[in-house]
Amino acid sequence: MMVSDTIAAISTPPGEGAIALVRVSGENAIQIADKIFCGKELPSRFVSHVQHLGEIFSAEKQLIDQVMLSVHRAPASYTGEDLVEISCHGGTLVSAKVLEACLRAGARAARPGEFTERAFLNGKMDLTQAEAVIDLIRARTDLALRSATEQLEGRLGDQIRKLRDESIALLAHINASIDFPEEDIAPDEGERLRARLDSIREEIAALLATADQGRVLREGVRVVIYGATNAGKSSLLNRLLGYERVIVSDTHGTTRDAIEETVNLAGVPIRLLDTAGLRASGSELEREGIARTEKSLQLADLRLHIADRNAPRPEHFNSRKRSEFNGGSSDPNEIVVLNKSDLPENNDWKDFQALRISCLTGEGLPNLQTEILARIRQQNLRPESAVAINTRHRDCLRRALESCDRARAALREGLSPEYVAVDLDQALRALGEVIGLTDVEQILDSVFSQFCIGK
Ligand SMILES: Nc1nc2c(ncn2[C@@H]2O[C@H](COP(=O)(O)OP(=O)(O)OP(=O)(O)O)[C@@H](O)[C@H]2O)c(=O)[nH]1
Ligand SMILES: [Mg+2]
Repeated sequence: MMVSDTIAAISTPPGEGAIALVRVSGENAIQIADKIFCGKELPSRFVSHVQHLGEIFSAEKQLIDQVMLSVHRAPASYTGEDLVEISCHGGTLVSAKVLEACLRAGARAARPGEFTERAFLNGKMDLTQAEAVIDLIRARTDLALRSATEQLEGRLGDQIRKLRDESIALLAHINASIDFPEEDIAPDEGERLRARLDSIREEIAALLATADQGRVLREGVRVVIYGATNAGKSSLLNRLLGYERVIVSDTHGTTRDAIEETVNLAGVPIRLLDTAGLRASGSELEREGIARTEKSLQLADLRLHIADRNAPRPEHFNSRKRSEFNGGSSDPNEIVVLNKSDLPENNDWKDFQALRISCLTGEGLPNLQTEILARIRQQNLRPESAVAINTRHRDCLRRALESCDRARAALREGLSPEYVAVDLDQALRALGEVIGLTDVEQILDSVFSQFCIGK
């Protein structure tokens, strides 16, 4: 893929701020800067990476703004090409006019993620590092940030490269036995091949096992609050959030739609979902809400089943096996919560094992938070290691693992080495895709389209 045209974009978010940054990257970036910038010196004479004060003029020679401009010469720039950064005043109109001046002087408006895409295409980073840039921007917890930083430094990429090197060495060995069949692979040699293949396979499997943690780091643990109407679901969401996000009222069926908010619980991002209360009657609108509740329950990592301890036990509690509610021990994905512990308990709940809380007084909430974290840990969802793959990596690694499995079966069945080589070659390709070695344009499009413009 040849990259030659020069791109420009506003790299700071839209809106007013102290400064806005306009970036120009490509062959003509510095020439464009020369055309629009007026200062003590021409940008083409600037020392790389040093900021200079000056003014930006429009194509009509109208003064737009006083700016700081720096030139970053290839290859020592973010994109690996000549890159110009213009810091102007942070008004929406000012930055738009500076960008327009760059476009009129010969640049093209950049697509989302195009600066990082160029960094990848120019070999400044591998694909996992480029993806880490998005993770870094989107990180909402310290742990997610640390994971993204380490991926940006190349930890995942290094692991993949190591796996590829091992596979290449193994493949070379097998190919040698194809080319020189007279030097038959001895049985103990076959045994050693299998061991090497197994070790590659295990490392791939270990990386695959971080997929759930990766999802949690990037998206959060899905926790769904559900139960009868008026049980206090919305009150619980507000309590855990720390502010009145959802309408709470003593009318049954207040919440009609699922409402999602993210909370940070001891460094673990939690996507809390408040749902429409379950009850038999109700309008069509409410039934639609209940149908949505049931759908979100299927996708939940953890369910908080909440009931009003002051009210009789609802029908749906009785229709399920009692053992399911014995402190939830038989269902690790569900915590049963009895709310309104400030009110007297209805006889239906006598000796009933559940966590008792009050959203009114806050009693029992720390216990609930501890229990939520314990269940997350139990399910191995709590991210511990900093390397955590995303869904694209998972897809590639699954294919690599399947190919390894086929190669192993071929070895075991004593098939001719060509078969083993074909499978191993496929594993190698799938591993290469993770770091972007296989230049499939489709992959690049799907990765870089997630970025914002100007990154
Ligand atoms: N005394 C007492 N009242 C509570 C407590 N938690 C919630 N409530 C009250 O119970 C009523 C229902 O609360 P909500 O949070 O709206 O209940 P919900 O489960 O979201 O109800 P729906 O959206 O209708 O399904 C409100 O009047 C709350 O003020 C509590 O711990 N103690
Ligand atoms: Mg509600």
